[in-house]
Amino acid sequence: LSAEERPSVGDCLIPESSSVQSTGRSHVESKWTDTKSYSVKKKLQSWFQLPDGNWELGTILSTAGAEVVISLSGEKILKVNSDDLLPANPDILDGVDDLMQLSYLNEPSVLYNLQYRYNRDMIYTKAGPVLVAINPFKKVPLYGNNFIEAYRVKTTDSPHVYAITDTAMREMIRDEVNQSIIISGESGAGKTETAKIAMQYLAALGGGSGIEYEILKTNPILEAFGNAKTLRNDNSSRFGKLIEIHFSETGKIAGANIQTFLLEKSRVVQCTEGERSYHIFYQLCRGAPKSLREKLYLRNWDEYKYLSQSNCHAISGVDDAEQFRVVQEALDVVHVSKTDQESVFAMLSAVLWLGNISFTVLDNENHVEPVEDEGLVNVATLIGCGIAELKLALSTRKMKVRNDIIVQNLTLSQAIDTRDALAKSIYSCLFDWLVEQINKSLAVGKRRTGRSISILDIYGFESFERNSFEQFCINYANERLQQHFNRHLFKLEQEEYIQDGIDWAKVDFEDNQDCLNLFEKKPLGLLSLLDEESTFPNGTDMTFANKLKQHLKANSCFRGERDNAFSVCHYAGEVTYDTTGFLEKNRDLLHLDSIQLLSSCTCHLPQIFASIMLTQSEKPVVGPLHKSGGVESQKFSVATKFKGQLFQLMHRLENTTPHFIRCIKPNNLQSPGVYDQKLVLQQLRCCGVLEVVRISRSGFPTRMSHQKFARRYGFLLLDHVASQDPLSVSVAILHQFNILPEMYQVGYTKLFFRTGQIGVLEDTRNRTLHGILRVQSCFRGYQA
Ligand code: AD9
Ligand code: MG
Repeated sequence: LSAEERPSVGDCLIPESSSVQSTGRSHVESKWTDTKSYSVKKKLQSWFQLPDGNWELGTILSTAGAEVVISLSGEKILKVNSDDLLPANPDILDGVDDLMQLSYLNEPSVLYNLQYRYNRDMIYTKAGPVLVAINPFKKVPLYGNNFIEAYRVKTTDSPHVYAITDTAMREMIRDEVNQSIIISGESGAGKTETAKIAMQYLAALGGGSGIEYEILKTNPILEAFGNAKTLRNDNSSRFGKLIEIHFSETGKIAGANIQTFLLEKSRVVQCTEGERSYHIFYQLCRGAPKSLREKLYLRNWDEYKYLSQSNCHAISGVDDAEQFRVVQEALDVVHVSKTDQESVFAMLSAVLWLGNISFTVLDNENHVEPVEDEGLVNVATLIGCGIAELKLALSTRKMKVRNDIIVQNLTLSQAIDTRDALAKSIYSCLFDWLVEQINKSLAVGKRRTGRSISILDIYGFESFERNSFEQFCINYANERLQQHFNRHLFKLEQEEYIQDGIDWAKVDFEDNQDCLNLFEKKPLGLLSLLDEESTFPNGTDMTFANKLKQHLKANSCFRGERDNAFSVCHYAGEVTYDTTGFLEKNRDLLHLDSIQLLSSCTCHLPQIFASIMLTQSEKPVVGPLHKSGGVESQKFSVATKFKGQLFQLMHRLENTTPHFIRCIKPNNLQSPGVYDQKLVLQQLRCCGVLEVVRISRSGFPTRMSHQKFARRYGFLLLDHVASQDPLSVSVAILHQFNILPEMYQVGYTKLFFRTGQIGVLEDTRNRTLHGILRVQSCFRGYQA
């Protein structure tokens, strides 16, 4: 806390009683006493942190040196150290719609302001250029045609997704520059809903050709196939998404393109107690008409191992059967033919039946063979292959030894892994195939269009008790996005300073380049070392962890941990990763036997999948992953592929004007009306809202025109000022109040202040006004 941010308490009165027990710096030992023994002469509000970490607003009663006596709610009085207090904003700033308007930008003030608004269903607040959206977990009356119209014609300017989207639209047309709306936040914070709200606005403004209807219909499809119920969110997206909406020169939607990132495949074969697999499975089981059920050998969800293992099959308030019809209708709209739709459902059924395939042990080396039951037969029929070939693909592996191919029998666990790998690849290929079909349908014709607006709905920063490969990739992506964010804000600030003739050298910003280097440096970065270890036949998660500790120990963003763990200092905090499973997940191998099986199928979808897999595996990006061992699919590592996608994404975003939306989850219960301060604070830190505040703080966040400043504070001047022009009056005020030269800068049109400076002036202004009012009322009393 810098000196200027501490409350100016020097002029408060000393208490009449000294019965308060001192607490020193420790909150825990705080003793509360009765308020009545104090005479409150002057009120100054301050934030005090309670032992539970929450902040409470208190009134300063007195100070003596560093010791402050403060009164909190419930008639509690406490003696604390002034270092434990943070200044609060004057009441007039309660619930301001831009956090930048706060005189004090400290954490409790930001938290309080957001809560104040949230309690009044004002879920949107600006933090300078960023829109903060707090999930209401209920219907709020903020959407629909009337609101869209109000934002379009600008009869309202309160913060809203519509307002951000409208700005993007206008800037696209005015500047002829592509725009992007970047939405982040943790699971359940409202990213996907926010993206849909933005899409609605674009569809309303840029609609007309009918293509907007198709674009909106991609949502139920992608949610059915890519979303699932998790412990955090009943409709959690398990993939990242960028949708690029193209506009004609006249501002009408001409087409769109969707790119997806890193679908969580493991969910298809395994999910935690209380979670579900992808929605589409339950929708299919519950919603398919009788004829389709018979054709695809469909059963109830509870007869499938993949669906019944997590003891969760329904979502309150959701009708899966009805959703199935919605998805089918949406598939019609994006021109997926009925035949193709049936193939898609057949593949889903095949995946479900794969999970039911079991194995019998053949010998005492634990070698196995699939049981030839209904499951095996159904899979073979659905994907269009022979039962014998399927059995072979699930229980043997071809190995190349010198120049001979030998056939090795699989053990039970190897066979189960092979079966699950096949199910996962069929599903993820199905997902990719669907996205491709959607893109064909939304494609912008041959004629190049004007400009585009991209909406990015990507997983936010994650930090759990146990963090694995998924968090590693997600947090790496967020680190990249954060850099994009910082640089953009830096640029914006810079532009405003330069425009007003401010000395730019006095503003510095921090960058997260060091952390990105830790990930990306070659050959000694996290990603390179992971890939290297993944290619070693004898590499294990443990050898990988040791290698990291050996090579990266000097890096300031890295810390080796016990066993096979390591920590990374991310911009949003330190995260400890457990390397267990890293190599396996990074390799993500599908055996060539499985690919060959798919390519020999008579049904057309598996064939398409196999060709996708083969072409993917042949692309010479960084060289093949597997050089030795068995005859395996030579794909590129998951991390390398993800990094490539991310670079491509950043490249695309860099050529756009970004607009940032940070979604916040106010509680972990998915309930309306509950605002958990600590949870919100942790997210504000993670999603960089406090970072914006911090960046701004390192500059001169408070700006006021010369005129406004002179008007507002001019009456406080004690001495006569020769010239009455606003600039001279302003400078005289600054001198009178001893505002230090490093705390402000005078621009051509505005005065720029460091954080907190205006607060001091405001306090004096309020006190003076109060004094004037009191004198007036005394005078009136006297007259009466
Ligand atoms: V995840 O990272 O994909 O798990 P998201 O996408 O951030 O997550 P989502 O948009 O799915 O969260 O929102 C979660 C739930 O919050 C929704 O299903 C709604 O029930 C609720 N929500 C979110 N935003 C709004 C809103 N603006 N109005 C009403 C909302 N409800
Ligand atoms: Mg989502």
